Parts: sequence; structure tokens; C-alpha cells
Amino acid sequence: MKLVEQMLRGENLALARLISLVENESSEVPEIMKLISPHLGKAHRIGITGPPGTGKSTLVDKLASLMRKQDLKVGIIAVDPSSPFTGGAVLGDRIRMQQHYLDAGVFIRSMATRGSVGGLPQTAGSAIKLLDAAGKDIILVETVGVGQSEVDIMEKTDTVLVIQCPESGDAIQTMKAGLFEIADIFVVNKADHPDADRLLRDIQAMLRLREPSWWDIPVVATEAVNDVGINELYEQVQLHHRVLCETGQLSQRRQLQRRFDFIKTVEHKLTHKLLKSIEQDGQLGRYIEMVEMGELDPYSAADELLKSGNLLTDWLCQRPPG
Ligand SMILES: Nc1nc2c(ncn2[C@@H]2O[C@H](COP(=O)(O)OP(=O)(O)OP(=O)(O)O)[C@@H](O)[C@H]2O)c(=O)[nH]1
Ligand SMILES: [Mg+2]
Repeated sequence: MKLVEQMLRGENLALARLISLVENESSEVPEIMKLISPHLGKAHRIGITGPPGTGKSTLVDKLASLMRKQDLKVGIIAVDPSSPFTGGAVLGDRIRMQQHYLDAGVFIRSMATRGSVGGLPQTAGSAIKLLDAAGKDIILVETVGVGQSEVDIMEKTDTVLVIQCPESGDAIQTMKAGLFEIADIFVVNKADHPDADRLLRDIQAMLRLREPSWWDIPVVATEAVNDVGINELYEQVQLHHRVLCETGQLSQRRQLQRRFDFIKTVEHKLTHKLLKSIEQDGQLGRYIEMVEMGELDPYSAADELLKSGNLLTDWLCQRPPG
């Protein structure tokens, strides 16, 4: 495929067009993914997550500048939750990252989560792979932490930065949101805020309760808008990558990433088939009706459906409803 060849040579236009194919779930996607698979695994994939408005985009912008000073090729994916509350985020990111738009060494792409409830869309995973195959040294993936997306980001990146700021809540809320399980590096941004110090100390105190492990999660204070603490943060990011490589954790994470990727792909395909079958009102329709009418509970319906060999084969093979 010509587009893939051009992308592998590093042409950003081809890369952008391939991401669009992925976003539109083109029938060419499996072929594209197969062609790029020998070229994967070189980029350091970094996830940046945290509540809305904590300063993720500003940090991404500043980190990208430091990486460019080292002449690294940077790919940025900003996942916009397409919510009415953050509808302006994409435009905001454009303005914030304007300085990079003229730099061919930085590739920026915003993606909408579309229908997927919270979380990273399946297509974001494919876009990350395309950036990797296109020869980016670093891939920065920004997602707003709204439930599932934090876990998703761990399944798709090597280093996860969790961004907090004094306005985003206290350390207990952070813990309840499950962010301590996924963070490789904590960032307390908006350190110019008077309550930042306390948040930082609380997070540190909670981290001390953890079992010792191969990596001590650092907490870095930053003022993204004022360019304060960005060097320290980048040093921690580089250190994490070095330790990942030296301890063999990177290959373990990559194994997990491929495993999740496979399971998610199967899940995605099955869901797609299921929804299509329901739409076409095949034999599945009968179960849907019973569930809708409250005659059968969803669990029993699912059990019965999965026990019925014929029905399942019909459904999976998508034979016309009999
Ligand atoms: N006071 C202060 N404001 C900051 C700092 N960093 C970012 N901001 C401001 O916080 C606001 C949100 O910053 P963004 O970088 O858009 O935050 P975000 O986390 O990407 O936001 P979403 O993508 O909408 O979730 C902007 O108005 C920034 O200028 C900081 O260190 N101190
Ligand atoms: Mg943002």
C-alpha cells in the first residue's frame, strides 16, 4: 500500500491520511495494521491523564519543546471527550500548541472519543501505532481522566503521568479515582496556587504507604504556564524510561499491551456484530424483546444465548436470519 510506504518514510501527510482511515474505521485498517506491525516498538509512549483543566495540554506543549531541543521527533494525540463541557478544548489546544504547528518535527492530532463511553477509543490505540511506525521517538497521549480512560491509557503507554492541581481535588479523591494504581509519575501542576504544597505533601504521604517496588513514584511540582519544573519532570520521564528498559519491565509492559490489544480487538468485533444483528432483527431480536419487556433478565438471556450453539454460530457467521 503506497500510503503506508510513504508514512514509513516519515511523510506526515501520509500519516495524517492513515489516521483518518483508522478514525473512519475503513475496511483497509486490518491491512494497514498488518503492514506496520514489523515497524512497531521503537517509540517511548507517554500517557498524560488527569481531571479536566489541570494543565495537561500546557504540560504536553512544554515537554514537547524540551524534546525538540534534543531533536527528537514528537507525535501528540489529544483525545477530546467530545463533551459539551469541554467542547472548546480542541480549539484551545490548537492555540496553546501553535508554536509547534510550523515544526515538521511535531505531529499533532486531536481525536474525538465518539461513541465510546469514557475511555480511549479503539482508534486511538491504532493512531499510536501509526505514529510509532512513522518513526516518532516520543508519543504523547493526552486524555481527560473520566473513569475508564485512565485504565485504558495504562494499557497503551509505557509511562503514565497523572496530573493533579489544587482545584482538581484532594489526595483522597485521587486515590479513590484509582489514579495511584496507574501513575508512574505524579505531577502537581499550578504550583503557584497556595494549596499546591499541601496536595503535594498529601500525595507523597500516601505514596509512602505503598509496598516497595522496582520504581518509586516521584511527585513533581510544576507551573506549566510559567515554565517552572518542566526540566525536572522531563528528567523523571527519561529516568522512568531508562529504568523500564534496564529492569526488563518495558518488554513486560509491551507484552501486556499486545495482549490487551488482542482482547480489545476481539471484544470490539463481537460488539459490532452483536449490534448489527440486533439492528437486523435476527434471532437475537427475540431475546432483546423479552429483556425489554422484563420477561427475562439480561443475565439469563445472555446465558441462554451463549448456550444455544446454532444461534451463536448464526450470529458469529452473520448468516441471514432464518
Ligand atoms: N495558575 C496556573 N494556571 C495554569 C497552569 N498550567 C496551566 N494553567 C491554566 O489552566 C487552564 C487549563 O490548562 P490546560 O492545559 O488546557 O488544561 P488541560 O488539563 O489540558 O484541560 P482539558 O484538556 O480541558 O482537560 C489554562 O487556562 C491554563 O493557562 C499553572 O501552572 N498555573
Ligand atoms: Mg487539554
